[in-house]
Amino acid sequence: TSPAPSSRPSFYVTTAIAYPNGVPHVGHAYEYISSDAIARFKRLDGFDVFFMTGTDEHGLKMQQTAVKEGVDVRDLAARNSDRFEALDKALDISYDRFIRTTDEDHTAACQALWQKMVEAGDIYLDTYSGWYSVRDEAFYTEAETTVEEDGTRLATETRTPVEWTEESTYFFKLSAYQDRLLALYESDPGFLEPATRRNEIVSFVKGGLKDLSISRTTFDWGVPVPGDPEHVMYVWVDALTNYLTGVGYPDTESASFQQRWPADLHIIGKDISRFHTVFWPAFLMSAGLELPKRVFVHGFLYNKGEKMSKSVGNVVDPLEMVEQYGLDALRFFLLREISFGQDGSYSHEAIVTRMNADLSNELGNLAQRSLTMVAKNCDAQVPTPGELSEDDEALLAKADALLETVRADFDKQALHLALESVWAVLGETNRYFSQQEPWVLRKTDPARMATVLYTTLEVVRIVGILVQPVMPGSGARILDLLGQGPDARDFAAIGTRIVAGHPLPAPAPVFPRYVEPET
Ligand code: ME8
Repeated sequence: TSPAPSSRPSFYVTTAIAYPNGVPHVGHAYEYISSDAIARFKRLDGFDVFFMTGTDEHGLKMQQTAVKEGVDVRDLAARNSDRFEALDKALDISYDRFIRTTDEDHTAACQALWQKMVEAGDIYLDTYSGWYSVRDEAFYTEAETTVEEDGTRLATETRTPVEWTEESTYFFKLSAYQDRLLALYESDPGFLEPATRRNEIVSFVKGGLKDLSISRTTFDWGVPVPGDPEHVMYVWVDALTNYLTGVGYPDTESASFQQRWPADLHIIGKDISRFHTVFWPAFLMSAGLELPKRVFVHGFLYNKGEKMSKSVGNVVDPLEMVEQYGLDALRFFLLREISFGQDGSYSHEAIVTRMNADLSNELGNLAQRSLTMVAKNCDAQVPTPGELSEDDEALLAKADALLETVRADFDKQALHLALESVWAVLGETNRYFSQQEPWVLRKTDPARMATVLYTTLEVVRIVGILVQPVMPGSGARILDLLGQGPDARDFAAIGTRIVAGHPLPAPAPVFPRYVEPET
């Protein structure tokens, strides 16, 4: 189905599609939450957003896991894909399509892309012999592997076992794209950020590119190669193509494709940047398609600094974290605590500190104290301000300026900086509230009290609007408490003022403190 053409600017953002060979972990949740905050931000900022996520169901890793578990690979894929989709729902991920690479339209897209690469003269049949890591679904040269003391050979970078592979395979002429790729990184640095990741990729490509084996004959769990069904496509050709399938490829004349391709932003983790910023643009160049505008690479999440692993026993189910801390606290913590683009760590102590200091004290208390005073002293209506003092004006100016700062940060995917700026204004507002002492003014100068409360509510309103992408539920609750209707919640509403005399519902706390459960 094609979307109705929209006058609003389009924004197409994707996450990586996960392997459903197991259940999702916090690293996946982190990627979905950050991408969701970006998608929600753009919607509130007036964009026609298409946000896609999903599962990457083919390949040897899936096949081998199914054999090990004694289940049909289709059942394994379906069962775990459902777990990913359920996680998205539990995290309030506002995706527009959850794509599965076993979806019917995806086969056609893969085969059309393949055909285009054939027509470009970039695919040829030959024999591959080399090292393959099933866990990475990646080929390595001998130089990229090391032999352990016990004789097992590992991919040096990822420390996953590799196996010798020899088979008839189709190759993609990746070597022919070296110069064009280097020119891309050079002329458009925004294509790949952060810069540290770009530097790694530039030196990898400068080191020389070998042609890439892009089909397999030793198993059949994949998309058949057009005209040679003995071969299935290498899972990464299939996987990357999902970004095209989602917007209607191969129907490049469709309204959807016309409006949404090229993608504006691919959000991915640091272990798959080579696939997205070397292979993917080369495939697209070969097929004569436009390149995604930007790939942003986030870091890895560690449990107290340690890699999550089943053997260490520190793999945390993200659903349990939602249960324990609440969804918005988890979303806020991950986006505020970790510099987006760098590795980060989580721990119970760090989460509780953010919940109590940032959410409960800085935002929750401010809203609760000001709204309670208004309920008691201002007839439960937005108070009518008198003339604004210099302090009032200065504070409101800072709140008004937030949108521009936060937008610039979001456009660079500096989500942590956006939140830092909002909390800096909350810090100022708390200081303002203490200095103005509205509870004293209540007796000495009620008109001035009304002005102080009005100013405070106005900052809380602006903050409530701006935190919605990160904390959709809590942002909405704050705006409910301020009597703001559905049409007063997007970023355009920041340019207005809260209306004096507007009736307010009874105040209620939005961010209760985290209290350790009794043991
Ligand atoms: O790589 N912290 O799937 P995947 C943060 N199917 N992010 C993490 C992480 C961690 N500890 N562990 C994994 C695949 N990720 C392919 C993608 S896209 C066309 C195909 C991220 O399930 C990882 O970097 O192994 C990737 O972006 C996503 O989770 C899915 O990983």
